[in-house]
Amino acid sequence: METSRTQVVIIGAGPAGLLLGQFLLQQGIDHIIIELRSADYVLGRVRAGVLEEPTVRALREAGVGERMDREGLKMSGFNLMWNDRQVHINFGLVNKVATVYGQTKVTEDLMDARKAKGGITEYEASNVQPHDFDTSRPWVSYEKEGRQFRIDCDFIAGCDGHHGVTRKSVPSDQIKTFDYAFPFGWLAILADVPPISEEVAWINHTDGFLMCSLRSKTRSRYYFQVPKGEDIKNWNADLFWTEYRRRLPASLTDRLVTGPALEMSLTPLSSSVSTPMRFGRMFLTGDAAHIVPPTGAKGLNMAMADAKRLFEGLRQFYNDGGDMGLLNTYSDDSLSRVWKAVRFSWWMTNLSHKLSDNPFNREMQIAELEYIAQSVAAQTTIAENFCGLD
Ligand code: RFL
Repeated sequence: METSRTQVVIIGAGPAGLLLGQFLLQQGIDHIIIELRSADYVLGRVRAGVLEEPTVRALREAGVGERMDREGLKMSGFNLMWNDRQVHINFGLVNKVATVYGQTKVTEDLMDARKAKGGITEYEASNVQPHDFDTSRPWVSYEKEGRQFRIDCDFIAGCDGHHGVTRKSVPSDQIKTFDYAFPFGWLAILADVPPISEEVAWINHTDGFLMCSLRSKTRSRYYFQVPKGEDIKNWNADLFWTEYRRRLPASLTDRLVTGPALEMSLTPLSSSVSTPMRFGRMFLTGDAAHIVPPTGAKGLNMAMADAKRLFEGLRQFYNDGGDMGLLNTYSDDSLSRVWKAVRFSWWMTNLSHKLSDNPFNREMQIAELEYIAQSVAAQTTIAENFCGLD
């Protein structure tokens, strides 16, 4: 086994791992990122697209905000629609804006900056395993190209997503996971067609939710609700557009431009929170600790907030003579923020999706939507939560 030493081992090169790595690079804190997949595979994943202000600030602070500031679209609100009604949620109510900028671009910007600064990322590493994180001498093992490696370190950052290895390495009596699976998912299409509107719309339809979203002025991202267990093999772009048009409010159908699919995917909707988020010298960050249904556009933003918070703890440790203060409160501080975002995502999902065949549920949703339409207080609450609780 080939051995080496660094200060921090980051497992996973998704947005959380890359942002943490970028901050550590800026501070000169020695670290390595170990990633299961290839860089191309990581870049090929089409996911989130809405950035909250704290995420935008974090990317700027990390020195990777230049293209985002140039190409990102400002989102000053969104529409909630049902039947032939709609309410505009204006982020001006909380003096904020969101930014539409795809996760793929965020990842690409972070990868480019890392390369330029000479940060080390080991892609296509297999059998990655954290060890002895309940001691002051943790280490990580992995294999690559038939060789075995061991890296000793001070800390391990588990940024390896929901299916990663770090959370699974914690003894079951030391971790509690709260899971909730919705009985439906989203079928998504990405297409180079102009968006129906630059304002994203969340639409409650009797037959299920649909969303008009975008990645740029020429690239649209549309979704609709499908039952849990739906098989993507049953769908193609033509079938997608037919069903999408059928559910669209009449006021929007004329504006729908269809085209070939760049990508189609099926996402199950579920929430999961694991507590705590720290185990000795190993920290869970981003999807490794929690996932949410994409309805509230929170997942990426939560991951970035965790990474920033973990970095602040590590910076304090290395700059202030081993002060563990912020690392000791990382889990409680993060979970307090995380649960609020989980609640908002759950609430937005319940408001906008077909929950069952019982028409009572939809009447409750309509009553709530009508209340939101008449109440500036309710609209302010939604705007405040959507834009991110600082
Ligand atoms: P990621 O992005 O999952 O990255 C984790 C990285 O760890 C690697 N990995 C391992 N590396 C080494 N060893 C192992 N054993 C490993 N196991 C895994 C993986 O290959 C990967 O590179 O987690 P991170 O960094 O915490 O970032 C989280 C965000 O990616 C995630 O929250 C969002 O993409 C969630 N999400 C959405 N969030 C939003 O805010 N808005 C959206 O519209 C939105 N749409 C989505 C989404 C997630 C989706 N997935 C995951 C199903 C749409 C989809 C389809």
